[in-house]
Amino acid sequence: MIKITFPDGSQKEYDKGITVEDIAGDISSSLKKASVAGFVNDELYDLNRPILEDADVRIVTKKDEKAFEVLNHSAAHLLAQAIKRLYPEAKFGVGPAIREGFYYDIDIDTQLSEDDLPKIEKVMHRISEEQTAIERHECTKEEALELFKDDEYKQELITDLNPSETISYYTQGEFKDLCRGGHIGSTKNIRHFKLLSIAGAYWRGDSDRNQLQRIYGTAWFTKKDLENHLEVLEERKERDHRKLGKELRIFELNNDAGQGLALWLPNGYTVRKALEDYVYKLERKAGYKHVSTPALGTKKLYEISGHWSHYRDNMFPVMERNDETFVLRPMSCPHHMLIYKSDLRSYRDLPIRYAEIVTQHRYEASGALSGLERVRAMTLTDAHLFVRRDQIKEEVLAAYNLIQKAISDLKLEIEYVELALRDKKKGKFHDDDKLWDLAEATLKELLDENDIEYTEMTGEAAFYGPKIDIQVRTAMGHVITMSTVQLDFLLPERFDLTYIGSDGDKHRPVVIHRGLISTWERLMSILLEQYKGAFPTWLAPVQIKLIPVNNEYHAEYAKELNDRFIDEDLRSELDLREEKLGYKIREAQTLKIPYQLVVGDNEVNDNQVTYRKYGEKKQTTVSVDEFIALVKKEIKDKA
Ligand code: TSB
Ligand code: ZN
Repeated sequence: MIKITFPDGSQKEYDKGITVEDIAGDISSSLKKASVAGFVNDELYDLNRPILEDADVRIVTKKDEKAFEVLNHSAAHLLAQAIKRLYPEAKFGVGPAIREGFYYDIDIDTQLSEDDLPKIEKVMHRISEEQTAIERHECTKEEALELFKDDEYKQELITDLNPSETISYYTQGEFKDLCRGGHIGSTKNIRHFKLLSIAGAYWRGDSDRNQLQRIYGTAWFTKKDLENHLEVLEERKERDHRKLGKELRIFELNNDAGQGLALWLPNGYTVRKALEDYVYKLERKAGYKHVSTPALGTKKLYEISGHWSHYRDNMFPVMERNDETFVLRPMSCPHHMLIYKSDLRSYRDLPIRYAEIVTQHRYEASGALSGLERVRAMTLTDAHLFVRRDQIKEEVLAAYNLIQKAISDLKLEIEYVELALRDKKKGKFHDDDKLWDLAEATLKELLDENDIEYTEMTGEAAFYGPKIDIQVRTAMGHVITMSTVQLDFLLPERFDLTYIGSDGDKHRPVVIHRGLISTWERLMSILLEQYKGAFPTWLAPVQIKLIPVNNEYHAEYAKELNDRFIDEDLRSELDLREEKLGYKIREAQTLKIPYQLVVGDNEVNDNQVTYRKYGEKKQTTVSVDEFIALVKKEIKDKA
């Protein structure tokens, strides 16, 4: 007999070799039905794996998060078995459960496309109907190497295993797979699943090794859960900024222009201009001065700043002509240091805040590029603040508050704040420990004093100093850096920046780097997804669309209105194309234009406008002046 202890402390004796499933059944038949696996002394056990000694047992039911993982991991095996039936030459990389499902990396001779997925799913369903038991086996390393001798990937995994580790593999019918477990007992328990997509994935993430085909899928315990999840995925797809950016004619990516080098279309550029005007005003009110500097600089400038020794991997290669050597700037800080240096500065002049909307270039790995979210040419809402030591906290906090205001004006939310610190072991940070300690301690103190919660991230600092990174969650579900405030004692040293103190001596200023609302590229990706493409009126590329019912009778008045709106600084457009009225209305709808004005007899006769707001059914008729006032108020309020 063995003694089983339950989470509530109660105990019971069972025969040696009892399984989690039997224990669940002993407690109640409904628990048996809901059970998926069990934790036996913190090790995940399959339902049918015998327990051989006294143990703490916690039964995992379908409601547990762990159960989803077990199910999805089992679904990955089911996928592999189906692949092996369809493509007997198949070899397999890894096949884990992930956040919302599973994947398996496979190596077969055929290049699969998404059209092949239903065929594979069909075989998976057949195997599920076969109700094959999923069984665990243990073996020695030699035995494992022999069992998987036809699969070079599994061989490599086995070779790398720790000698002290028990090696286990699982079988289901004719299929076997090297695996730690746990699994779901029988293929019959995997019924509600869907294969979603295919992508390329290098073996062990190493671009010098074989590229495998990665098939993604998701599995759920009930049909309803699966359907709900597929709906969420559909909705997410609708929100993907790459899709919306195309439909709304915001930007274009074309490999002939270059990967990660986006082209802004008229609509996108208009939104960007509106944002630019907004940023300029916001910064002027906050005491920033605007400057402009070139995208090209000498290599020497970046040697002085330290970018050349610490940041070169992220830079495009140098350009040489005659005796001159240039680089395409990855950042604007060095230029702003030179502007500071262009004049004599006194303690009374500080803080000096230079802002610039800066186009810069970074050589991001091609695999890391993703729509507008991560690009190689980007325009940053940048600033560098030159401050005295006694002004650091006040200025960092003011910069942080300005960021908060901008984020809230854009109706976005901060997901969390990261404090990015150096990693002493890594060579990519400047090596003056005293300056690092001071900068890191200052930012920590400031966050603590102001009750700003943050997560520390070791090794994520800039080479010149620690950063406060403000993270937002995109509607697609990933978390990215939106804004940043960075404290830098290094560049002032490197550029020998000084000011004359009240004591008449020379002192070093400190630099604060600030990214307000990221780059236009990343911001646009976030906004498109957040707004589902329906920009608020203050940002909409076209705010008003005028559609005459009949060009012959109504165009003249519509044109008058259009001119008037443009004079009032509203972005209005007149649709005089020879198209059907219904077509024009639908198109304005697809383009998510905030105000649609159909101009007919009533409007002409009464000198009025009838508008319909995007997303609303009702039509409202008002005087022209009232309409203008209403739209202007909405723009002013950023509603
Ligand atoms: C804030 N020198 C500082 C500046 O003064 C700087 O460049 N900091 S940064 O490297 O952190 O970049 C600033 C912001 O640019 C990031 O917070 C991020 O929002 C955005 N960004 C960085 N890399 C990319 C990229 N590849 N594509 C789009 N946006 C990016
Ligand atoms: Zn900078």
